[in-house]
Amino acid sequence: MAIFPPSEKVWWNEPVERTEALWIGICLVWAMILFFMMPYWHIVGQQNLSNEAYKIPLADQGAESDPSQRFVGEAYEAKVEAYVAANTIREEGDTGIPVVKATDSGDVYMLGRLWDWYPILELEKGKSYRFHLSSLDWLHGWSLQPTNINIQVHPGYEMIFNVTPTETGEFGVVCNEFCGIGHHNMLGKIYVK
Ligand SMILES: [Cu+2]
Repeated sequence: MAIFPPSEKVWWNEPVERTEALWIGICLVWAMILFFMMPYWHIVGQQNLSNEAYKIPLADQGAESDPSQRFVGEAYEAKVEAYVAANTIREEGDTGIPVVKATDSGDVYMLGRLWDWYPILELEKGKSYRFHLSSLDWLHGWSLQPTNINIQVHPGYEMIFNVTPTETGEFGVVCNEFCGIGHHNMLGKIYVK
């Protein structure tokens, strides 16, 4: 910490001290390693999957009449509800959460909201799906367990990624972005048959 002003007022013309230059060098190399790890894990590690994000137009968010009352999830919620209404095969739990069987079109829909992932999906092993995700309120994190797949889910954006299940079983979805008092209960489920 400097208590007094530097004796040389034009301090930025002073030569860089050796240890300082060394630390700058170490930081630069480390930053470069981290930078190239991102594409590396995408290609070699098959992580950091490619996803697409589409902004849901403001008109579709119900913002036209009164922007202050805009409900960002409206259009997406309608799409998910239509999908649920057409493809529900059974209901689960005390609250009757719909279990939706993926259609042959390959498009599957899920939404995040305070505090659940809706609906429960049933997929088939070996089939390819275009998975659509959005949030009705705040930022949520879609984390598929026990695989290492994580997607940030933003309100007002529709996230889409391709998925081909390679194993049958029951998979859990947890929220990995802290979203309030019910965050730890924000769970979802996907069956693969
Ligand atoms: Cu959440």
